[in-house]
Amino acid sequence: MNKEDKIYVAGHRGMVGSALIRRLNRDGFHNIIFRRSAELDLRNQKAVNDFFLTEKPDYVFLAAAKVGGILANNTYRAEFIYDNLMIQNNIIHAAHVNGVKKLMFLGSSCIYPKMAPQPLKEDYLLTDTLEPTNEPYAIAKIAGIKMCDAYRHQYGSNFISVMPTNLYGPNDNYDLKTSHVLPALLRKFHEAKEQGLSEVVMWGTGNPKREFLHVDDLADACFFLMENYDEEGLVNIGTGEDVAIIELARMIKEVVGFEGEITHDLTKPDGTPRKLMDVSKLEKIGWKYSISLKDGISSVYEDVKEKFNSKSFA
Ligand code: GFB
Repeated sequence: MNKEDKIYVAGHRGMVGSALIRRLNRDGFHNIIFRRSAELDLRNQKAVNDFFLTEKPDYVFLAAAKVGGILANNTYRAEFIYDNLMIQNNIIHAAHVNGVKKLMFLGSSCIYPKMAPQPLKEDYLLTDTLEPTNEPYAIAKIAGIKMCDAYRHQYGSNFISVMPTNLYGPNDNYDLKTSHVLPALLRKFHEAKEQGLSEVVMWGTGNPKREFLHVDDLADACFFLMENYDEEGLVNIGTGEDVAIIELARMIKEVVGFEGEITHDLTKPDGTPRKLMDVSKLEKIGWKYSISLKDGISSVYEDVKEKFNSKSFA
């Protein structure tokens, strides 16, 4: 990418999109374009076509998606498949029609089979059945990977796919019904401490293991791959290290300084037992994460305290 190139970041208000913009700005890329969803409904094919025809971006980061935690995925199953398919179909096709030089499609580690061997290698894709709670989302993301590869194969488009592990960082979602585990627990421990409660209720058994990557590391990896990777197939982005959810809860409890008990709501799903990324492909290309989970949680908690000032997380 050159500094003058026009770069479209789809999903710029989300946690990933906003981190991508921070990363691009840091290296002096200022010709960045974006639209709020109120201005451009990415599910609307005509609107997306008109936008690409008018703006003619050189590069596209496709970070716009309907996302959420385990309960949101399982509840809004229709929206998770419909919105995501429409958004990615419209953008990927318009990028092809309008001669975009390169596009990066962002997926998720839930594209891998529920019981795949660990760590998850890129070639485990489509080798077995998916985790049921997020199957609609995963099917949409798998379609996006295959679409990028199909356009590369048929038209020679330089469209690449990256699969981030579970992410956290600034601009996360703190709504307890739709958020992911890390922001949810940060909020729960913080509010319990502020209100002098004796317990925090976490979902499930706490036994599942997850890998967490700070979104600033993710954005750095995406920037690196945009510059250095031009192949078909996907690339995992993660740390290559995971923790049990109960360990994560204890870490957050300590960072927040909550002194009560942790209890479990076993009516809530555990989801996939483990989703540890094999990051050897990414490391061979030349990138490794730098923000440790402990440091990441501490810095996000500083943000949270300042932003919400113990009043409203909404
Ligand atoms: O982060 P999370 O919602 O997503 O849940 P997934 C991870 C684990 O944390 C599950 C447990 O075992 C949850 O039961 N957990 C414990 C909690 N307490 C809480 C809580 O208060 N809130 C939440 N949300 N979880 C999603 C997928 O899966 O992650 C998506 O559904 C996507 O498709 C995304 O891949 C990254 O890692 O289970």
